[in-house]
Amino acid sequence: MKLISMKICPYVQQVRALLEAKSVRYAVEHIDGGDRPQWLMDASPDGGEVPLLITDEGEHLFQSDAIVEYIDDVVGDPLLTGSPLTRARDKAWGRLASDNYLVQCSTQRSPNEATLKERMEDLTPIFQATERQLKEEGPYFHGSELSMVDISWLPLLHRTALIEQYARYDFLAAYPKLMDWRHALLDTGLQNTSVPEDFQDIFTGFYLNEETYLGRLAGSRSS
Ligand SMILES: N[C@@H](CCC(=O)N[C@@H](CS)C(=O)NCC(=O)O)C(=O)O
Repeated sequence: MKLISMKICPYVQQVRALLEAKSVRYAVEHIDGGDRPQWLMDASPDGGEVPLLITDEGEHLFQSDAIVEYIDDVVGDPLLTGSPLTRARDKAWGRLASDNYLVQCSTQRSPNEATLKERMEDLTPIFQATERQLKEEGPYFHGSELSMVDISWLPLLHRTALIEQYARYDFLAAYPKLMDWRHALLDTGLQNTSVPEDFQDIFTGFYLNEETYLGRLAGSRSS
């Protein structure tokens, strides 16, 4: 399989986290978002968005949620398991994260504290709902077994950990169960294997620079 990617795209990371969790061999091709090749524009009807999966048979598949379901179906033991209702609910809990990846991105890019707080208000209801849903004993969404919900939340939780590490600002400060869940997911190492080697440099350059509130916080913490 081959995954067409952009280096700090959370949707790509969701797909790569699943591929890594299932120990699938795959290739990655990073494209320049400002100069998308015409073949990608043709293959991914949403304006050449990534990720795009090219299967071993040469078929194209777009939309990360569809891609992860496909991979889960065709490779190894499924992570989306249980009754139709359980699987549907798991997709819904996963979508709660992926539907909010870009909300998190724009929150991280906030130019000042007031804008950050305003944008955080869009994330607060999903954090509150997930905090209520998580099991006390953890460590993962369903308890001891890693599931597709964990994979979908990994990019979002990974990014909160990086922001906390550099800016000492924790999006999850009010949510102890989400913090424990993040800790358990980071213990898997999937956050590192699902991104390119220069991920942290590009991520911090884009989100934690002089133009962002979090970037200035990070600067003041390191000086
Ligand atoms: N709903 C899509 C969203 C994918 C998406 O937004 N990808 C971004 C990169 S993270 C993209 O390619 N955006 C188009 C652009 O930057 O012009 C999915 O789940 O795959």
